[in-house]
Amino acid sequence: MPANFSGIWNLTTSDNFEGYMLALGIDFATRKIAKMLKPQKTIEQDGDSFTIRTTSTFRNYLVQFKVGEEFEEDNKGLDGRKCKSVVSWDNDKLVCVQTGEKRNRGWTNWIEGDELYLEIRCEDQVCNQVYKKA
Ligand code: ECB
Repeated sequence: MPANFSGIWNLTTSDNFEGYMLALGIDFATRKIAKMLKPQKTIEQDGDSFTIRTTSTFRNYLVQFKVGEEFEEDNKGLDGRKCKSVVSWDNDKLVCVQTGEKRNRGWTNWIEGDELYLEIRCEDQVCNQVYKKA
């Protein structure tokens, strides 16, 4: 049985979010606000179908996909670039490749105990975040 990511998850730690935002070309003022945020993730999983909401006091982001099916991703409210994204299972890890203008862009989500891990990548930058189940 595959992992179940469903639930509400609150950010506890974030490492090198600044480097990740710099790689995406996010401006100074936006970075200053964004790095203070403690986003919450609300994940709805039905088999291989996912809705992931990342919400904060500043901006929200929604993505919906089915594992293995490529989709057009519009990173609205983030860096604003569009990419072609596809999510796959790597054992119990959910791995997204975001093909577009930025090289080596993507993310990996996985669960350990009551924690949700997120690695987000862009070019040579990696940001690691941990969320705790609400
Ligand atoms: C939506 C809350 C964060 C808002 C930050 C606002 C401005 C910063 C602009 C760009 C930074 C790029 C990404 C922000 C980080 C989090 C958003 C989604 C991270 C992600 O890839 O989550 C995946 C996997 O769980 C689902 O979208």
